[in-house]
Amino acid sequence: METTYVMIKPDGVQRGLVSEILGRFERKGLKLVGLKSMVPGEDVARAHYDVHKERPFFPGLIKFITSGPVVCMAWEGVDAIAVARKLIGATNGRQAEPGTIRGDFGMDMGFNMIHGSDAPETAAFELGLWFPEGLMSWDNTMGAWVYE
Ligand code: DAT
Ligand code: MG
Repeated sequence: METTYVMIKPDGVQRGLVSEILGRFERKGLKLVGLKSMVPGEDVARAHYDVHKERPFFPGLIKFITSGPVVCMAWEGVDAIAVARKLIGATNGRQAEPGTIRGDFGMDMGFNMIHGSDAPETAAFELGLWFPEGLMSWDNTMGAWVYE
C-alpha cells in the first residue's frame, strides 16, 4: 500500500473541475485518506516546488499556485503513486493522452490543473508538508471489492 499527495491547482478550481477530478480518483478505487481546501501561502508553495527553484518558470509557478484555492488530497492504494500519475497524464495537456485528466481537460504546460507526487520520497515529503495534522485512518468496505 502507498499513499500519494494529489492537489487540484487554482485553474482546476476556477474552471469548476473539482468534482470531475476528485471523482476520477474515487471511481478508480483509491481510498481517500485526506481532503481539504485552502489558498496556499507562499511558504508552503515554495517548499512544495523547491526542486524547481532554479528554473525560469519558478516565480510564475509560485504566483499561480498561491493565486486561489487548491484542493489537497491524499489517496491510498496499491501502487497509488504510479496509478495517480497515470490518471493525471503528461505534464503538458497538449501531449497528454486522452482519457487522462490533463489529456481530457488541458491545453497548457503551466495550467495543467493537478499535481501528483512522483516517488515515495516526494509523496512522504508532500503529505507531511500539506497534511501536518496527519491523515484519516478508516476501513472502507469498498476495498473488499477493489482488490481480490
Ligand atoms: P508534473 O506536474 O507533471 O510532475 P513537473 O514536476 O516537471 O511536472 O513540474 C511541476 C510543474 O511546473 C508542472 O506541473 C507545471 C510547471 N512546469 C514544468 N515545466 C514547465 C515549463 N517548462 N514551463 C512552465 N511551467 C512548467
Ligand atoms: Mg512533479
